[in-house]
Amino acid sequence: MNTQVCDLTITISDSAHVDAARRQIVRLATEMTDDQTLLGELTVVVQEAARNLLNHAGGGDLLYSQDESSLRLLAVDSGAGMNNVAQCLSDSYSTTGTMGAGLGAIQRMSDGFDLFSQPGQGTVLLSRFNVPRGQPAAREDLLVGAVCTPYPGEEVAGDAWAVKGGRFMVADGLGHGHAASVASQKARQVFHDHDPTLPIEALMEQLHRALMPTRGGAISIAEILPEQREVRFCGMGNVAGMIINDKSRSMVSSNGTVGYRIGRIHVFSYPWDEHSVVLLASDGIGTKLNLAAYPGLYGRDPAVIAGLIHRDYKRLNDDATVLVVKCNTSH
Ligand SMILES: [Mn+2]
Repeated sequence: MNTQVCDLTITISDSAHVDAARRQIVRLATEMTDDQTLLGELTVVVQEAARNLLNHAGGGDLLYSQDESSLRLLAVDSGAGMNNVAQCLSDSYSTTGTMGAGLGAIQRMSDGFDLFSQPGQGTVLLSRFNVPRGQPAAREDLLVGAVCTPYPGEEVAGDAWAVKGGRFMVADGLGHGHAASVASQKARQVFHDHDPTLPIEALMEQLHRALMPTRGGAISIAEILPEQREVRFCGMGNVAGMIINDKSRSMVSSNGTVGYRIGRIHVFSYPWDEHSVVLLASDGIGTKLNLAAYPGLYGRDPAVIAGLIHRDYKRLNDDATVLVVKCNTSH
């Protein structure tokens, strides 16, 4: 997976939002591909997902992101949820009599599809299209999912996230809005361009120098080393790192503001195995995660896990970012 080039959130609470969302998302997608079949199917998927939010959940959010290798749509709601996912996926089934067929169509048209639903709690649905369509996505050893939303009312997020090989970063520019976004986007660019043979403590030092002309921010970097069965973590300021296997533990960050003032850079190492889930979250996500309340969640696609944590733990007064990494156990 590559660094995101866009993260878009559209709230669907009225039928007018369905058409607007479809137009907005398909217009963005044309920047990535001119495959008319793909764009046609994306149109259907956005429309069906948005209508499902409206008809079955009383509204919800579409979260869309894209890069040069895939287009990803999450539909997130806190509605009635599904008692029987398999039944809801069959085309003949509909609880409203109109668009229940949508779910089966979404699954059939998507290159990647997953969902997590709990009765009374709502649903998180993922639809992914590979670009280009013809070939399957590269087989990654590590799967990544992320959600990043701006401070409510702001046009741009002051947070950013990035992936390079087995390295992952979440940056939270101080405050919110444009100036925060300048800092976090600078961090994203430096991370994207960095030499991966550089130790992550040296990368943090590089980020510190690069962010000096900006207002700075909090940054956490995690590096997963599957052969050594460890994750290395370097955090400066308030971007939480967690590793979850039998139990969940917080990874240790240092105090400081990258680009302004930092102390000694520390890297901490934690045991990792193929069942571990690594999570990075900006302080727009609450820290008291109770993930035991979601049985079966860790078996889902990391984008679904990220969407669910974001839905239930985002604070309404900050940019909110959560990035989730897990092992690809499908090969
Ligand atoms: Mn923040």
